[in-house]
Amino acid sequence: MEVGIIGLPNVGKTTLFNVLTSGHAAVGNFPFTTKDKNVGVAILPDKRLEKLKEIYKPEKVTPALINFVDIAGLVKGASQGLGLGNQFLAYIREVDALIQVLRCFPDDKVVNTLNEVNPQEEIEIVQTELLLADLEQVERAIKKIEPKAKVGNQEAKENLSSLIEIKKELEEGGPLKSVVFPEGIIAEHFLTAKPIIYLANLAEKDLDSFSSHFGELEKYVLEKEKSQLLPLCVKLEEEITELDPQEREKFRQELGEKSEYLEKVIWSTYYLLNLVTFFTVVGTEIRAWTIPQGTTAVKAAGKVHTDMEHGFIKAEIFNYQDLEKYGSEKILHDKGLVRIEGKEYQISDGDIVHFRFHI
Ligand SMILES: Nc1nc2c(ncn2[C@@H]2O[C@H](COP(=O)(O)OP(=O)(O)OP(=O)(O)O)[C@@H](O)[C@H]2O)c(=O)[nH]1
Ligand SMILES: [Mg+2]
Repeated sequence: MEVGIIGLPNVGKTTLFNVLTSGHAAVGNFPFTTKDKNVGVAILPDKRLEKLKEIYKPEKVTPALINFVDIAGLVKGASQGLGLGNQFLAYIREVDALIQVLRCFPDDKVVNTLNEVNPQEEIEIVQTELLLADLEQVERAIKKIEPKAKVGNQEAKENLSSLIEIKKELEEGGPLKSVVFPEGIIAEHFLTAKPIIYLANLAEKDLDSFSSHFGELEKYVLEKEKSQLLPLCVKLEEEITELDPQEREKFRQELGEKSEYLEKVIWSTYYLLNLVTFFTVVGTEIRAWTIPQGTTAVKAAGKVHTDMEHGFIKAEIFNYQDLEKYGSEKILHDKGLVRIEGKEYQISDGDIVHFRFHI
């Protein structure tokens, strides 16, 4: 599962990527600093791990990770190959969800390809390019399938009528968020079908007055894109990462609520990907794992180790909420809150799982 960071050139995508992943990818005040993509992982900041640490006193705590991909900037005409056009679109096709960074900060030293702060226009440009790319995709698929449908192949006929529906939806302005894709058509191929959230990259001084400044934009994102707008000052976050740990903590305390904006961004992408977290306590290590919602116990075991999946016998499971409430595994056993589940059990968020397997 990967989240792609997208947007116009010079809006702060790579700076955000570096902050999220503690990376050192090149950042520049000119457009198209990023040409190839940057790939990295961010730690999912999970307060539950702190509590588990208190209870189990492990030697090692391993948090869950989220994969981020920083993609080259996009300009008007990308779907026709302008800028770094097609490469950009190919990378987007590979990711599972998107976060579009919007330039809401004015700064004369950083080239603005729009010549003004206009985040709504940025959204429209990206959506248009994604839509045009999808249209091209659907037209190609229709051409490919038409001959088969004409000679009466039933499956081809059904897929063709779905493709025509999709095309109509796109011509009406899309995006394809609410389309139910039939089995024969792979939703991932369509760019406007990908879940997306927006990040307003603000000047530091606007962090406090975010809603009064960008209320209109928030409304637009909610109503037109059925999405969410998150505030962040990427530059400030970058500065915070450069402080030593003690200073950082002090600074975060001074920032108050605003110090949690970055965590909110990470958690929002996590929800966008429809993930849940389970924990394992093995020996002296506590570890958090992320899996797609609805994953079965046997598949979750496979995430930990392929041997566990192949030799799966059963899983002993209790939930974090119960452990937090009662404070020890022993009490959970006494109260009958530790369950034995089979292969097909669907893991819930916060499950603490002990897999039993043979080798
Ligand atoms: N003032 C200000 N400058 C920022 C902010 N975020 C990023 N920048 C600056 O904007 C310039 C571009 O940042 P990048 O992170 O390289 O932007 P990008 O979107 O990855 O750019 P491309 O890869 O060229 O598309 C750099 O000079 C950053 O230091 C911000 O929040 N405020
Ligand atoms: Mg970049």
